[in-house]
Amino acid sequence: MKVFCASSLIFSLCLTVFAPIAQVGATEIGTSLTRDEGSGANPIVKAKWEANVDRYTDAATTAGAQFDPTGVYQSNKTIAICAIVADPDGLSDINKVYADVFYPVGIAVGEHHVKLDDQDGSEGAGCGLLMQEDSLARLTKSEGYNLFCDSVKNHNNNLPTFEDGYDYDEICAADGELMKETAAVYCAEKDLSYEDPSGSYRTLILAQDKSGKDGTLDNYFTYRPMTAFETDFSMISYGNVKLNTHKIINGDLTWNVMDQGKASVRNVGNTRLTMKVQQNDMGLGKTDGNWNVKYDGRVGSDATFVKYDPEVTKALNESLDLSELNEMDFSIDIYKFPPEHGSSSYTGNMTLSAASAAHLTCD
Ligand SMILES: [Ca+2]
Ligand SMILES: [Ca+2]
Ligand SMILES: [Ca+2]
Repeated sequence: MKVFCASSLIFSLCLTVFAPIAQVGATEIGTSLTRDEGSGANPIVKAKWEANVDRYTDAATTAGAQFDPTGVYQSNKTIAICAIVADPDGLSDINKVYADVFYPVGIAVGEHHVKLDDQDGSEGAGCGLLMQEDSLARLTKSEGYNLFCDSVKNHNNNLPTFEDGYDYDEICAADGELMKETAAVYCAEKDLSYEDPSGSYRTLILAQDKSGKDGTLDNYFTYRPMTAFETDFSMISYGNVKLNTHKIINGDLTWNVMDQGKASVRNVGNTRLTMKVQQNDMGLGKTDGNWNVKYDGRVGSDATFVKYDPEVTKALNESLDLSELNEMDFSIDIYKFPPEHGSSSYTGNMTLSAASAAHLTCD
């Protein structure tokens, strides 16, 4: 048996070699390293903010950034993430500036949520996980100064989060670091999916210098809730209906060209939602004060039908998860055709709406 050892300031390694070596199958080999802390001073992230792609507006005057989803199937909301970064060793010591956006804590996105192609940095989605780390690009001196010291400061003053000890006066001073170019503005764009859950998203700026020293600053932006759905049908035809015969019109799980197939609904907002329905009596009227017609409906073939009288709004089982597509089944039961109607055809109106439902929680 021979023992070989090598060592340096950074790592040490010993190999023990048995001769002859006889090995079947895989062998687990441990590896290790120690980070070289380098020298010099840490980068400083003086301020950071999120905004629309113009880099300074957002959806509400509340401090920090608020965004609305598009409410449109597969249409993303693109945001900008910006930061002001300095390094006492000079800006040339800055290696990279990164932005990490994390899903809201405690909210599960459910099985129907599809991660964006550029968000595969985490094993799952939701539940506080990192969406993806993005690199920020440095703006020119005039772009950066005008953006922060005019657009942001004068038109959306409470947007940024500042590191302790920094404010507009320090950053925008005529003899300040942005003017002297020992600090600079860095920005990136990021897509939020239409189906990413409403909630509070932690965003971390990480500035790393050439010695591997870090400066960080974090805050939260708000993805405001929007409850939205769309259907692939604009009418339900009950067809030929017999007296006292419960007739069901089934939906399906296929997204059809409008009115070219069976009824389907999908969630295009960023909350879970419960479908609600109201239907008039289609001219069938009442007898002895009771409706001559009753309806029921459900969302998904596993749900229990919910009965509803004409002109009453009822919530249907079951709720739709983020981006979930499901079928809508409707039925009708007629107790009397009013003789005074004078025709065998009846027409009416149905109104569909939705209420937001609580997000799924994490294990
Ligand atoms: Ca440094
Ligand atoms: Ca705001
Ligand atoms: Ca369909």
